Amino acid sequence: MKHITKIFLTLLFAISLGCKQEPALTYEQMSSSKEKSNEAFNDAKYGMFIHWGLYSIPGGIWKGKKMEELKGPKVAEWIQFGARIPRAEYAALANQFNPDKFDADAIAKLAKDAGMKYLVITSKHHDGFAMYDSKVSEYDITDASPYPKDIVQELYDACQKYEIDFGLYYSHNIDWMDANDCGLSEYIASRGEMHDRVKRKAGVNTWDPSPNTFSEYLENKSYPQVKEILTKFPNLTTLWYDFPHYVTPEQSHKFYKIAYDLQPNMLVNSRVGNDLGDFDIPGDNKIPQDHLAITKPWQTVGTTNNSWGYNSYDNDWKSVKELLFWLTEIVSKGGNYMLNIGPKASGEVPVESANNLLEVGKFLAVNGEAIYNTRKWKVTQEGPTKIEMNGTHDRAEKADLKFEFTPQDFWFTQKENTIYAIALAYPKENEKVIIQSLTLENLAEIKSVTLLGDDSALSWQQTKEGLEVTLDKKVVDPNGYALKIKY
Ligand code: JFZ
Repeated sequence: MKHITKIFLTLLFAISLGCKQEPALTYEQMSSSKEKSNEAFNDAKYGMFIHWGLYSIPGGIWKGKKMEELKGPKVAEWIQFGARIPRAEYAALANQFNPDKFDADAIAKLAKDAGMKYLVITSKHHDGFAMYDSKVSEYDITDASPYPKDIVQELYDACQKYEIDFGLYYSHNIDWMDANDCGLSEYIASRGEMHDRVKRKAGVNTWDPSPNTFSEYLENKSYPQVKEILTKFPNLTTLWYDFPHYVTPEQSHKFYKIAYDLQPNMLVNSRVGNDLGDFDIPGDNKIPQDHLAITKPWQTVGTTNNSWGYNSYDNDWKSVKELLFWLTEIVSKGGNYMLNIGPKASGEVPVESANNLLEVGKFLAVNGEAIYNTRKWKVTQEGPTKIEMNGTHDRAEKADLKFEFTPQDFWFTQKENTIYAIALAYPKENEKVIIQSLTLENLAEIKSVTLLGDDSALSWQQTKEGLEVTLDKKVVDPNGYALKIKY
């Protein structure tokens, strides 16, 4: 008997060897196959981020307390964490979630008119609530709320209509509903590291953790939901994981591979964790100072006020000039800007952010040629105005910061035999502008200099000081202009 079992097992082993599929691809093989998608990412430059979920109901205030009076990050989508809201109590918000003013078509059109090329929405944020019809969990829009429609599906379809590329955000590690301690204890056990974030138990549901283990959460919710969204929503351009506080290298690899297996051309962000990912995120509301140190394509994500999810009392909206500064500064450094809106519980987009987005869109309708499909030049910016942006709190602390620019401030981009110089202020009447980075030494043989959005000839000359241009009172857009310099 023993002998027969042995033969049987040997046979089975031989068969399994024979059937063995090609060896699994390494991370490097998967990631290096995405060159075309990288280029498309670097061409797109500007997109819309949407943070929307149950947290838009409290809008940053829980039982009379504002985010600032609660614990943890001050952004409104963190309210369950900040107020230590028990899971059942938070989940009951779903009963009131009925965004009857949600209009997917209007949002996709807003993105289009704003000059945005793609859109990424929170399919599930840290609270664990899915904004699409999930078969994996009933804690989702169609099962748990009175609202009958699949919000992600609606936006996905509307974006196809307006030719806006689509991507999804998915909180893979942190899930206050189902992820127990979010992997904290396993993380400590495997690494023995007690750095600050671990000591603070950042992002972990310590007040009312789910009864299952973190591994069970991964196997029964997180991996299956990622597979589910990637099957349900084909041809995504990006998958935006967030945040990899406690995932192990093996888990990050698995999240990356699931994405690759289902959508091999889709780019995965670096927040998949453990140094994996096809593109980098320098940090929220952060523009890298040393952009040359970043080897991957990169993206800055930004808020229109100081919160991602809708915050009912935050009226500190970035002005049109400020938004244009972020976009031009990022693009001149070779990056990509994803700007957030946080719809209200009703589904409406705060009118202030929508209006500012549309103004930026008008600027781009004239000057988009200097932004889209460009690459960074050897000089990114010149002029007296230098603004550093090092994170969401950084801006809030620089309350006196004015986004006012001088006619000497220029940002540069390039494409083929063309350099673009973008300005966010016009010179006074009869005043020449001088672009110091375009001396003969720096750029010989300029063939033509034109103003985007205007066909009439400009007078210009190149001197020791730079390229001197006379604009002749032409105003193509009130917020700024771009010069197209062919050489
Ligand atoms: C994360 C989320 O926690 C937040 O709610 C939002 O979705 C944002 C886009 O991403 O927050 C982070 C993640 C990383 C940093 C800061 C905030 N970071 O690296 O500086």
